[in-house]
Amino acid sequence: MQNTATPTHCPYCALQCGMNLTPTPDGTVEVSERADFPVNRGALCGKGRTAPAVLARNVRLTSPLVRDEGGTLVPASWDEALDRIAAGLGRTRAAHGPDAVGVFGGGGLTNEKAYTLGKFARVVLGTSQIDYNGRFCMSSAAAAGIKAFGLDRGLPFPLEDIPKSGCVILVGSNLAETMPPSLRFFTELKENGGTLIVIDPRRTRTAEQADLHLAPRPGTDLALALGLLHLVIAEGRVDEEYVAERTAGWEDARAAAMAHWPEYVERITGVSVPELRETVRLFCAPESAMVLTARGPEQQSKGTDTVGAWINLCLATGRAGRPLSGYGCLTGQGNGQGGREHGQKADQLPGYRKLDDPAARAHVAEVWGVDPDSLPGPGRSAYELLDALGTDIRSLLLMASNPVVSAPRAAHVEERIRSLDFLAVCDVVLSETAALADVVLPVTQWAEETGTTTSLEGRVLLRRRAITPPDGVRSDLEVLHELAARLGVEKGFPTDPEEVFEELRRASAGGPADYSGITYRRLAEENGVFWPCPAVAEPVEDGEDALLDAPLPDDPARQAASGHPGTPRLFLDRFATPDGRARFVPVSHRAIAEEPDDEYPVLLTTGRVVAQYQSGAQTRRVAELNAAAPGPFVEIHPRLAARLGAAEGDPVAVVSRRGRAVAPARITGAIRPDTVFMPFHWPGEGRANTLTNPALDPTSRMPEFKACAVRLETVER
Ligand SMILES: Nc1nc2c(c(=O)[nH]1)N[C@H]1C(S)=C(S)[C@@H](COP(=O)(O)OP(=O)(O)OC[C@H]3O[C@@H](n4cnc5c(=O)[nH]c(N)nc54)[C@H](O)[C@@H]3O)O[C@H]1N2
Ligand SMILES: Nc1nc2c(c(=O)[nH]1)N[C@H]1C(S)=C(S)[C@@H](COP(=O)(O)OP(=O)(O)OC[C@H]3O[C@@H](n4cnc5c(=O)[nH]c(N)nc54)[C@H](O)[C@@H]3O)O[C@H]1N2
Ligand code: SF4
Ligand SMILES: [Mo]
Repeated sequence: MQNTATPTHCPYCALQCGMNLTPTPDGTVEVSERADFPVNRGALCGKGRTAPAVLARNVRLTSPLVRDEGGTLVPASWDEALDRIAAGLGRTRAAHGPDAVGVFGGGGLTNEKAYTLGKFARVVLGTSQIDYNGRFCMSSAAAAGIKAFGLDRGLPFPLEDIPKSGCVILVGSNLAETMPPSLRFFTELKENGGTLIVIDPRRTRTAEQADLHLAPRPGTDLALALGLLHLVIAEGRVDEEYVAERTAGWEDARAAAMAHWPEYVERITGVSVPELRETVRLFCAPESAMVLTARGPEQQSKGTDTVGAWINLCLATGRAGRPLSGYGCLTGQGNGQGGREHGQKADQLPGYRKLDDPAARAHVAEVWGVDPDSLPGPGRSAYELLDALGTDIRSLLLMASNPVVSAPRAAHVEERIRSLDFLAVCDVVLSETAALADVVLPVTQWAEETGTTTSLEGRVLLRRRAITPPDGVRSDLEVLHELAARLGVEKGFPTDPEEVFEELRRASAGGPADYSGITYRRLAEENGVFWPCPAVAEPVEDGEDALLDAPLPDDPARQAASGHPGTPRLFLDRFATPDGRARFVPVSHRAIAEEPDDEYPVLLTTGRVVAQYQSGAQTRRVAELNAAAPGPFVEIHPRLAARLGAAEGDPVAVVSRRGRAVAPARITGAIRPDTVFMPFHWPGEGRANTLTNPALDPTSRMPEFKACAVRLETVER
């Protein structure tokens, strides 16, 4: 059976590598190279290459499961399972009101699913209590980007700009492991004579590629960025003309930076003054330069201010909104970008509109055919929502996240989940969280359904169905359609992704993330379109002038033919603020929420390894990946290990105020002696999130995954 290959994209990370899928006799697919997608040009990491393994029937769910009277999950019919969910959610709503029903989504959901989930929460359930795992991901960068630029799109330029820039500072990104095919953009940068600076407390595979590696103490990136800005000012490297023409708020930001003397910053960060000076020299010498952040500086209780400080550095040196220069955030999940634009976030409506903006409410309510006053207001953020389970929130519908493994202070979150009156989970596998549910619905996977995702570049992409799903599974859209009907809403929840996308276009029209000029046909023909891409009635000649607020033409062919070209590069003429100027944010350093002390003298930071993805729900089911990364570990510097009396492979207990985790020691000089590192991909004894601190950033509500105080103990085995 040699069917033609279907061009599509990887189910996992935000790079959204292109791949071709060919059906195989066993009902799964074979992955082959798809060279026409410019981001990865055929290259894939091990996770993408092995993704078909999760399509196999022996690892995935193929029947709904319901909890029987004895408390065991047993197979059930779709009707029974859906009836039980409608009854469970409906009971809570009747007894405790709509806000007692919670919804938790994920950045892995396609735009169509994320949009429908947000609409389902607000229109069908009438609850304000919806948020998603993206809160744990890039929310600090998003908040800082909106403050400074008036708009949040992960990268404001395509990845292909990176090799042509003069210098790139990568702050807390280990992309050699988290987005391996993207490493080529950085090696090309170096081949072209550009400089790569990596800032990470560990000498990672990414740091090994750098011309300069700074290894600050975790949680001190804010001080580091302020120290660099101090030197920029002191050395007369401020681009005064740019600051005057394109920014606002410089004086306050300048004054704040001046208080951060290099020697003071050295004491806080552990990065020496000569290293700071060298960084400034390398960053300022070339004509263009970029700062890219990932989870290192963002997953902190001051992540928003920290990213703000890096943006300030870009603005002061004229390195934003200019060719080959700018600040960008490396978004993480497959649809981490689109997932934050279309309404599954607590405070948000489709098109990146604000839920508390009356005009936005009116626009979206009209598209949805409901009264604007019927839309609830903003709800709790992800951790706060999870923390309220079993008390204010009594029932939960969870789609595409596994918080038992991935949420901070996970033992507490697990206990909160167990205390719910009712939990329904839609997943492709029986994740650790699904295993606690009253009803589990098995859903279709990436190769079995069509939908769009928006990559870290802000490029909207079409994922195509390549095979028929097995009997017994349904798509998330079908689930929401069926539940809506059972809860009394017959219309407005289509199951055809393209029909949903057509509605999303209208809902997003005129919003910051405007998709109204994008059609499935364009996505197929153009290999993706960068938003904003408004619908236009006339062919566009030079950019924004021809944009109209006119309703979309009815004929999709005309829409496609008259399309806006999309926006690969943002801010070149103006920023997305009312006056077009970027805003400096005055920020000052502050400590992490939990500094080490006598009882908990060591810092713990957490992150990823190349062969596992997130909570591991999918990748821990793939033999090849498990062979490469079989379990958790604790990275410890040789000096710290010697003090502890631990040898390579010895089980080590890591104890924080939240709990205790045990994993084998991995002794390496690649980490700071005051810090240990654990990957968070595993449940059970070695679960890193048993330890992490849910201290939240006041703006983004991001938990402090990247720094908390722990002590180490040896374990007798
Ligand atoms: N293999 C794999 N790839 C993935 C994922 C996965 O789970 N596995 N997940 C995807 C998702 S959703 C995301 S969000 C991305 C994340 O991608 P990354 O942000 O690259 O991943 P992390 O490993 O969480 O963190 C990056 C680095 O931050 C460093 N770090 C820790 N604390 C600090 C600090 O205080 N300051 C600084 N500057 N650095 C610090 C860590 O040592 C680590 O090397 O990866 C995506 N790709
Ligand atoms: N300590 C620590 N904790 C962290 C982080 C860290 O750096 N350190 N990083 C945080 C970050 S950045 C993130 S993004 C989170 C991620 O953590 P999670 O939210 O747990 O992410 P996943 O493990 O990807 O969970 C996705 C689940 O949805 C299922 N799934 C996949 N596709 C679909 C679909 O289309 N529909 C449905 N219904 N289900 C689907 C998968 O099988 C899986 O069970 O973890 C956070 N937790
Ligand atoms: S880098 Fe990301 S998108 Fe590319 S193959 Fe790996 S997991 Fe998939
Ligand atoms: Mo993420």
